[in-house]
Amino acid sequence: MTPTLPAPLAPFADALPVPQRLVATRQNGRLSVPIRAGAHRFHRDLPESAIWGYDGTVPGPTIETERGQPVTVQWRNELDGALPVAVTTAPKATDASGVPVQCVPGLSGGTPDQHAAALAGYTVVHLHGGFTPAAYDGWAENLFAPGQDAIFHYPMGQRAALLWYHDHVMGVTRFGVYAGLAGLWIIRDQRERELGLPEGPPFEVPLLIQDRNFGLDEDGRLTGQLVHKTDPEVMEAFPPFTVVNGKVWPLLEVHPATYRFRVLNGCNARTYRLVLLRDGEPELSRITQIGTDQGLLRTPARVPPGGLVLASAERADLLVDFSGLAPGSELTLLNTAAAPFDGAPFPAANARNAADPGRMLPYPHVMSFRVVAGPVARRAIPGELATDYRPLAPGALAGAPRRTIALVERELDGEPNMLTMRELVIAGDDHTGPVVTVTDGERATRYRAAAAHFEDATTFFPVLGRYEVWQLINLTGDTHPIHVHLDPFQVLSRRPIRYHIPEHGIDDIAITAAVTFERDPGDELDHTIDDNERGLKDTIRVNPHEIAEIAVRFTTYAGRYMYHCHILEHEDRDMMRPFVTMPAELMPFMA
Ligand SMILES: [Cu+2]
Repeated sequence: MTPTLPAPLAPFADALPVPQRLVATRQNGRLSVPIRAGAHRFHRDLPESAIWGYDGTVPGPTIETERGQPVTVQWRNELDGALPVAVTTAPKATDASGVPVQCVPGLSGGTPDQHAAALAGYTVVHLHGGFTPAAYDGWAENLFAPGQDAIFHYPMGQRAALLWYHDHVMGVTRFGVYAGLAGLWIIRDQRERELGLPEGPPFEVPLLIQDRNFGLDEDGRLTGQLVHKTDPEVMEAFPPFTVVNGKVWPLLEVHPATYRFRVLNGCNARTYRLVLLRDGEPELSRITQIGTDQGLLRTPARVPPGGLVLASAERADLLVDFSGLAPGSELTLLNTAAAPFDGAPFPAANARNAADPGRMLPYPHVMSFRVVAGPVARRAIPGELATDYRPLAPGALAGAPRRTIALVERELDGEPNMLTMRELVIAGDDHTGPVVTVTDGERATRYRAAAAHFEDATTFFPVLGRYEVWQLINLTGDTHPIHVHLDPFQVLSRRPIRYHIPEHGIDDIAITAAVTFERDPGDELDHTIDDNERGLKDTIRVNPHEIAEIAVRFTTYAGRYMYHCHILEHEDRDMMRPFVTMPAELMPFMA
């Protein structure tokens, strides 16, 4: 364990900001959102930072909409000037005292990346979790330049949920989002109102969690400059300072009441495992999870005993009970997840000792809550929440097409590793090239890789209205949050695997691997599906030594979409692939 680092900023000094609300029904469903350079103060004791933001703010406004009431957004690209982020790869992974350079501010000897400095504001907006026609989904190559607009129509024919909108530019999403291009989008519906859930301030509070790093001046003082720093051993950015709604380690004053927190992990790469502490002890029983990525669960779920895990882009709808707490009580929300995250557990009871720069978690603080005097308002939590979906019976999936995707990391000399999703197809008897063999008991299946990079030919053509089973095989050492655009999915299974990849087994597209459905001796993960994952999801964590299966059915919109890892450094290089949803009647005409 690396010794703890003194925090260069005071925790819990700033009040939690709540982003401006843009309620679509008050504007006849027509919104106009400028995308602008701006200035933002991330902490009381930091100078202002140059940012890019929707409406010039970090985060962008929270757009609130109603199910079934379409919204048109005129996204106006008014960015000017260069990307307001210093991008660098430090020459060494650790500093002179052995601390990972990603845990400290400044460039750590790195030089600013000139290509990133030349980025001048091409953008495209994706509504994550949106049930959106392809033309408005924010295809990563359909960019609009400064001075240009994009007018996107969002039908909102989907259940209530917390979505988010963010930049999705091919190859550089990690920089646009890091510069500030992200905001929340809430859909409301009748079912949530029947349940009497808090709606709007003060008892419904969005929490957009991100991590950021800043520059240093010649005297070693923090500047406000945003710094995206990687190192020769870690290609993802894991900045040390957690930012909630745009403030480093903020404080929220709460009444002794039940609050509804709409939580999004909006980080580039960091996974959080959130633990609520009072007087150093976990109080997870105060938290009830009622919703996940795509809205309400069927029944309320307890937070897993180790804490609430949220990888990049995952959401949680939480009711937190502060009633019964005396004014002056303080609770802190801490993160216990190491980075890069590989699913390894960490006991909640040890959360106060979670700081460990060696695990790239120098400061576990997320935010704190202070109870102030006010009316006591404890809400009963309904036992039945969603009624509009049920777990899929195995029979519903008999005969469903199966798609197999291997998550693969390829090491390259002198440049960052390349991560890809290798789309596997059954190898014919005449195939003599490299294969991935998957052995499940007596049955062995031979696959060949048909595609790996975004620009390789499309191989997935799901037919509208039909369930499909997608198998995600993780052949890397890290957990990947895999996001599928368009329709939601259900998690069917997680199963442990062993695998072997021979030396030089990973080529540009082809891969040689032997995968067996059995537990690896060194594997300590339980590979379970948590109760809070038994809802409608759009992002699933696939852990090391694991095959995860999801069932997805594309229903309404035909066209070209994407699925990808939501670790933005992975998505940009090159963990993203297209798929094309097709009406059944066109399939006979496909070559
Ligand atoms: Cu990934």
